[in-house]
Amino acid sequence: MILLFFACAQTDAGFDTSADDTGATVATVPFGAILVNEVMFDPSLVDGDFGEWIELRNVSDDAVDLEGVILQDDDAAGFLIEGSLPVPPGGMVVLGPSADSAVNGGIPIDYPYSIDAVKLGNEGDTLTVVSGGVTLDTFTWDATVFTVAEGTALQLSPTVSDPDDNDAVGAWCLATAAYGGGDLGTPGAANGACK
Ligand SMILES: [Ca+2]
Ligand SMILES: [Ca+2]
Ligand SMILES: [Ca+2]
Repeated sequence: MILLFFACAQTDAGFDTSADDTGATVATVPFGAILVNEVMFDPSLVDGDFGEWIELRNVSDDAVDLEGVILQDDDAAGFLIEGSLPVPPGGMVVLGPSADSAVNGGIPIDYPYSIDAVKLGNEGDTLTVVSGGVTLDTFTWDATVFTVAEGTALQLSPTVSDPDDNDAVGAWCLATAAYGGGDLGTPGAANGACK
């Protein structure tokens, strides 16, 4: 019976998202509030095991907390955001496998995760963001369709703020601003315009 109880409390991904460490219920993030805004899957100045990163943007008018949100790519277990990770309206958070700016390409990471949980494919991958069993956003890139370049993040056009609209190839472009050691992207800051 105990095993059955735990099985029921878990999502399909196998994460228990029903409560935080204190036992308090974790609020779910409403659909349409959070989307994948920028992805660095192929850093050139540092190894991807340290220098990949994912930027999520709050496109709603309300603050949200990403505690309990699950991120997955297309071939690994993914990870559950543990502990409070607030995002103000219009704000962004950056998640990556290393919070050490000395080895991650010089970026401030708001939330570190294991590279074994999410490893972003250079030739293509799918990133999925789930809260309370609801898929908030998926973003799939494929190097045969998207223009990609080593050391350059793929950024969502700042004019796009809908998790369905960011599925379109034309909604994305290569970042042009340098960060940290010189790779291109705007981790934690507004994306540049896509021309
Ligand atoms: Ca990679
Ligand atoms: Ca999407
Ligand atoms: Ca950005």
